[in-house]
Amino acid sequence: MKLYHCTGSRSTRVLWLLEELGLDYEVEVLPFDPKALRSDDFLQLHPFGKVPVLVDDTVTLFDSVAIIQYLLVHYDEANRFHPSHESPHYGEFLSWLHFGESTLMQPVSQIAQHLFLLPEAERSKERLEEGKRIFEHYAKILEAKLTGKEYLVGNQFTAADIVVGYTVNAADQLGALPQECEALRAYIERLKQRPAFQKALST
Ligand SMILES: N[C@@H](CCC(=O)N[C@@H](CS)C(=O)NCC(=O)O)C(=O)O
Repeated sequence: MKLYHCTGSRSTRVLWLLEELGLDYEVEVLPFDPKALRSDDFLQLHPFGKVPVLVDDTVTLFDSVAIIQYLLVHYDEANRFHPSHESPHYGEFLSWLHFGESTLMQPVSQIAQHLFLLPEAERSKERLEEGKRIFEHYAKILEAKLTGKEYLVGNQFTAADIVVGYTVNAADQLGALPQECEALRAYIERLKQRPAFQKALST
């Protein structure tokens, strides 16, 4: 299978899971540049010209959480990185898995857009501060959730930690993680001890 990846982007989540699963894969690192992501060839794989994209034999998928769910269904039969469908934790797992992108990533993207991604003339200090405020609100709730707990779901590392952990780490790199969130900082440090995350961050 082949992953299309930009260093540091959301495709880091997929790379992290591929490494945790110990799968054989090829990775194509693309520049984070509209010329590469909007090329005719790449738009055949992702109609919106974004990463990640995963091609597994005849199946082509985009969107990091969709790809993660696909990999878990097809390649995590032993339930090493997700609770089984019958487990009382399964619903909670799905909620955190999706929350990490659909809700938590929104203010982090807003911060990145208004810090450096948008052309200078389109950046807004108000929108930057709004993103920071929203992220801080979510971070404090996560801080309470992770106080006295190593991982989000059932005290076992799961793919929900990959999605949420990537997002919290991205916020920290942007200087948006509140200093007082000690449990959240310890959580990221714990995740960074994992060789699979180290590999994904450095690819
Ligand atoms: N919800 C999607 C978001 C994909 C996305 O926005 N990817 C960014 C990288 S983090 C991208 O490719 N941006 C390039 C662009 O929009 O030009 C996912 O989780 O995969």
